[in-house]
Amino acid sequence: MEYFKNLINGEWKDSKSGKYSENRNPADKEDLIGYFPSSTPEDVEEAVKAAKEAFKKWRLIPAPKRGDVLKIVGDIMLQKKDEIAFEMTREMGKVFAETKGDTQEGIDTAYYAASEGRRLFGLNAPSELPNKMNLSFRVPIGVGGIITPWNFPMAIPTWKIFPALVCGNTVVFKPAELTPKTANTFVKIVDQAMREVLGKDYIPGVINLIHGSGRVVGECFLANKDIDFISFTGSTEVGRRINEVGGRELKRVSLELGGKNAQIVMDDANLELALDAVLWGAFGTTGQRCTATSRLILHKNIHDKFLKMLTERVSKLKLGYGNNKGVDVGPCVSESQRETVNNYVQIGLKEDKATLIAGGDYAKDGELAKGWFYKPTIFKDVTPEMRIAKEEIFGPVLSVLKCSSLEEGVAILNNTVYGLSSSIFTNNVNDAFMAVRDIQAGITYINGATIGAEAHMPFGGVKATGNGHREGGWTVYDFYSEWKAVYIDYSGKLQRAQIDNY
Ligand code: UN1
Repeated sequence: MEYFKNLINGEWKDSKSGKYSENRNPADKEDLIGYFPSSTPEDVEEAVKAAKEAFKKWRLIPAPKRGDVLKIVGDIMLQKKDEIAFEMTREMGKVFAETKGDTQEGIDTAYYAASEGRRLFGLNAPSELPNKMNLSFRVPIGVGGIITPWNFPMAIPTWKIFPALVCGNTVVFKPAELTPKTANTFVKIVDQAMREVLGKDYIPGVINLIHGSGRVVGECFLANKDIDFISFTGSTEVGRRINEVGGRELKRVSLELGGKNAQIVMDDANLELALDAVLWGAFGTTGQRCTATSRLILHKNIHDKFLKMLTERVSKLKLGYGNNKGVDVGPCVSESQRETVNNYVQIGLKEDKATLIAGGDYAKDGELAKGWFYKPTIFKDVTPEMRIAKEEIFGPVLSVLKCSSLEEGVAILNNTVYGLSSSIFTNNVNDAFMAVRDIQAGITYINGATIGAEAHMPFGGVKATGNGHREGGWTVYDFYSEWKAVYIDYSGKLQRAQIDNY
């Protein structure tokens, strides 16, 4: 059985703790994948030191050349796409088509970031004085602490690390404890591309990998004065802590947190499309996406008909190990995640008194007994004040609510502390545009599921979903760089702005 290591300063090293944690297949608990280091504060300190040292050189590598590294990263990922996806399914459970999609999102992000090495546009403005020029351009910030979740083990690290690197920063990367193997593969690829592109000028420590817990490694990022920025995707609770401490220490912080995304279906909608969308949005990735559809808001005129269609299709979803052919839904990522799901189902039944129309139990038949499977679950008669309508469950549970107009549907959709993704199915163009205007969310789909954001578009949410930053596309480059303003005076005199001109 393989014992994996951290990458610090270009070297694969054991943790000083000498301790490891197991990584197992959530579809088959007998399948042990490997042991990953439980790192210590000393490991983090060493990695941050290396990143700080590497920053001195990496920031001087021309941005197009930094982009060349990411181009090679994308090429290697493309070449290894199936292998990466297979192993990702094995460690986190979502089906092979989805782990291929996750990898593809990483490849797209690599090529986008590579091309950004030749843009990273600055802005110029005229000077208020004669014979003087004003420029502004982006400069790197320094060392970043990157903390990522287990549900997109490849895509989310790439969203953060590629723009950070192409801007000239260096990073210490702490992946989720449940998906360390994909992180290991990812960092190996980045390091390989660095060595290929930079050759004898290879700089150790541009990317460092530290496995371990949030309590140890994440807290060390917060405490370390040499970590200049932190990018985090995960729970709102942890996000608040990072924002509080980061705020006090004046660290730059980007947060992508929870969601309670809804899909509205109006009575003029194409119901077949809306059905495919909700099945994909609610039960794809076993409901474990930040963008997952966890509320379905049905117009009263189609409510009963749509639910009949939905329950019929849900009963046909095939559960199983995501690397097997024909499987639609994989397991929950872990035993404790499955317990969280089951606790919410009990809340739905007892506390909220909603009506269960599908699932509502562990799936334990035959081979399924080996893993953390849960039946795709649907509650109807859900009202906005119920906990299953308000709280993020992160599992295969869908709460169905009823509305009698567009205004009411949008009001229900907005009745949440979160604001990540949203969707409306309608063939009425006026309703569609009104929904775009009035829905409070970072992402709105018209006639599309709440999941499936594209890598080159701004990704993120409003309200308790984040702190105003976005990932993906051009917007993310504002987080990973500082603006520098430069004034060049070629008048041969000392000109004094605000004094000499008006
Ligand atoms: C997430 O769930 O944290 O938009 C990310 C989507 C994917 C990314 C999801 N492209 O569903």
